[in-house]
Formats: sequence, C-alpha cells, structure tokens
Amino acid sequence: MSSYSNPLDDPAADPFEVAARAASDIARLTGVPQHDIALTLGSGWGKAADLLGETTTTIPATEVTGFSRPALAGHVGSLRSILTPGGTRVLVIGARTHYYEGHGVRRVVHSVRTAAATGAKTMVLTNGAGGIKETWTPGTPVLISDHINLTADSPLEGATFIDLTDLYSSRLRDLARTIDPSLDEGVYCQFRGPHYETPAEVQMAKTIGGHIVGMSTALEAIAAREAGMEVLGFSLITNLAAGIQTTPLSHQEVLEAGQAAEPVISDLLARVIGTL
Ligand code: 8IG
Repeated sequence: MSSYSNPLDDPAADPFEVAARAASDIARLTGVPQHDIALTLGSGWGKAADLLGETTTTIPATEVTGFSRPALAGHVGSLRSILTPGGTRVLVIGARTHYYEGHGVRRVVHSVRTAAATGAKTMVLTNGAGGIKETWTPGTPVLISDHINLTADSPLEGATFIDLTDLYSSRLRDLARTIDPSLDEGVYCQFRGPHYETPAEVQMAKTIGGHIVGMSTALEAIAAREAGMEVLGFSLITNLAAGIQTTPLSHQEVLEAGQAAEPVISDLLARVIGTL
C-alpha cells in the first residue's frame, strides 16, 4: 500500500492505472459498467445536470480513488450517473480540481482520465469565465473554439507528442449550434489564477488572440485528447474581464451572474447533450 493520502501524489504511480481504479470504483458504486459521455460542471453550471435525465446514483467524490476534496464551496464534490431519455449514460463530474490549488497537474486531469477509463468517448467541459469580446454580457454562454494554455504546464508526461488540431471539435460545435444558432465562440486562455488578471494581462490575452479568460479547461482538454475523447467546451461569461469592465471583479458577482443564467444554460446543455 502507498503511504500517500492520494495515490496520484506518489511520483512512482501510473496516473492511467489510478484512473482505471477510479473507473472501477465508479462502475461498482453506480452499477453502470460503462458511461458514454462525461460532463464537468464549472461555476454557474451546477444545476445543468438536473435536466439531463434521471440521476441513478450520486457518489461523494472522496469515495473514488484519486479524487481530491473540493477547494471551494459552490463547487459540488460529487459524481453523478445520469440516464438520459435517449438511453445515454452521462457521468457528471461536479468535483473539478483546479490548477491553482497547487496539487499538480495529475490531480487536475484525473477526472478526465477517469471519465475516459469509464468508456466515455465525449468530454463536455464547462466553466465560468471572463469575457474579452465587448458584445458579451454577463450570463452569455459561448462555445470554446480553441485555447491558449498560459500555465506553462502540461498533463502529458515524458516525450508524449499529441496533436491539438481541432481540439474543441468543430463537429460538436456545429451540433451545438443546431440547438442554439446564436451561440458565439471564442478562444479560451487558461491563466494559473487564483487571482484574476490585471487589465494589462487581459490586453495581452486579447492581443495574442484570446476572447475568454479562465482558470481551468485547457489542461483538461489536452488530457481528453490524449485519452482519445472528442471535446466540447462551453464557457459561461459571468463577468467581463478586468479592464474590459470598468468596475473591480468580485467573486460574489460572478456567482450571481451564474445563478441568473442557470435556467437558460441548463436547458441549452441538456438539449445539446441530448443530440450527442
Ligand atoms: I467566473 O475574469 C471567472 N473565472 N482568469 N478571469 C479568470 N478566471 C475567471 C474570470 C476571469 N471570471
């Protein structure tokens, strides 16, 4: 037995083997041997799972190998198995580990590797984020078209060269737009956080081609691609990025914008997942 409280913290551990153990925990605790789609719920998206179908099991994430306790109230630390009306099994991950928690990138992408090990072929990643495009107002959901990873880190270990072309599947984005043709899209910049950006950093992100600023998703998307999954990404713009909006950013405002948008984005997400 390992002496580490989380087996991923053992440098000698194989993260894919830990993910395989987590997937077998999920199969045992849910009675569902395989899931088809995985969905990570970010800030503002917490209620979106309720409309997907029947929740057959809810598991505290702490009962699954390798999962960390959630760092933030409002980030629900649970995994849910949902059966959609169309018969699809969706694994809902309400237990994101953020890079800024400082536990290393293996912990950040463990849920994605676990999802792949349960059999999921599609990874739907959602987040709350800051918007750079002036046309976006708080509460606007947007598709992620690509990302710029500003963490200077990678979930890939060793000489693992993975192509990231069309990482945020254009096929899945097109499908999402059949549900809501007004959905805009943008390039997501992952910053380390947990501080928000300075206005100068937001201008840098804009200059290098970014439209959305956040603290998650890019590293997870890379791991999903490595695992062979097709990725769909959504950001809920809960605030305009620093300097784009003239008032200071507050976490409370971010939560409120998420709550206000909840019914609309929940319906959107349920309908999109229904077509996958
Ligand atoms: I919600 O403005 C949310 N998350 N980096 N910047 C970054 N992350 C965020 C922001 C933001 N808003």
